[in-house]
Amino acid sequence: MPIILAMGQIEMCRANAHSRLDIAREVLRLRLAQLLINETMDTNGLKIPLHLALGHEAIAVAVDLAMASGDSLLLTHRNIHYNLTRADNFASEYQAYHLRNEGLDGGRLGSMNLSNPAKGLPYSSSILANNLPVAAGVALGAAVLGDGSVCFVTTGDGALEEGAFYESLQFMKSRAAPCVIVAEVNEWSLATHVSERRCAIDLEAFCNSFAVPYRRTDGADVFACLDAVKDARLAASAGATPVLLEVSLDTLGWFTVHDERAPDGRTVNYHQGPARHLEIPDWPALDPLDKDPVEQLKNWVEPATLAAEAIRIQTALREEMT
Ligand SMILES: Cc1ncc(C[n+]2csc(CCOP(=O)(O)OP(=O)(O)O)c2C)c(N)n1
Repeated sequence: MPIILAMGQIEMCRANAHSRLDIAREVLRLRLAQLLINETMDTNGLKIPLHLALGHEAIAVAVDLAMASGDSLLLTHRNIHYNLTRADNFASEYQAYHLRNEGLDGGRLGSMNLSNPAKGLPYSSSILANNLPVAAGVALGAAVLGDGSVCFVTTGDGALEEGAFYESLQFMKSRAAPCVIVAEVNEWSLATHVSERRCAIDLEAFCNSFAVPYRRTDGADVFACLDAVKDARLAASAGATPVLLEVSLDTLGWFTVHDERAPDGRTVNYHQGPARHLEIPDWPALDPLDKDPVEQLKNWVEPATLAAEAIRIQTALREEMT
């Protein structure tokens, strides 16, 4: 007897069809691609500001795998990880950041607004929280058409402080609009840590007040992320509702300075531009290791296999840069 699946269910099998090693390879590829771009920024410079997402690779891989055909993903200024994983190849992204004709969209978009509609990325915004109301419109479209698609939108813990977050969530809930809001909580907004700038926000309690489903996951573990994103997509689709997924992660590559304000040293979040002093070792993990999606792969795949893959991927990426 044939098994009849809804369109979304067929596509959801895509995530299951990938082996652990395939998924680990993609996390490694995103890390190495960013380290190579960082190397370029450090040596030649780029004409545009670029926000690396070192430490954010796992959630990007998970969202990519959980998206069904027809789903869309709307991004913030820090979008390199999603753009890299959705693109056909590294070369088109790399050329785009160098504003070359061969790059994505002819190298005209820079980095903060880099989108790729053919790959389900219709919109990225340099304006903080601006992608949320746009996502509300896209999700409303899905609700009106009833096509089974879900809108994904990313945001940060700085952007959550904008009124647009509150308004968009309220609008989506009121209109039964299916949307997964992926909040990448790194605790920084530019160079200001959350403890310096505002009271704590209990996102779960906040969501409860709207009857919006809330999920949380560890952004360093790609397989935890994948389970959480698949679950959030199902909840959004089946419940015709926005779902908030809080992803705790560290933006890696930060450094410490010692000055009068902090003789014992304080952490500086470099926010954009090159991360300092990051050479590309054969094994591309960064400190702190318990927060590193690359290092965490060793919990799932044999370390020697991962080490060999990392070397192979770095060589292949370097070839794409030439
Ligand atoms: C409307 C608006 N206000 C301020 C800024 C400047 N700005 C750019 S990124 C940023 C902080 C973003 O923090 P968060 O949302 O946590 O993302 P992260 O950079 O940490 O990934 C700010 C204030 C902006 N781009 N747009």
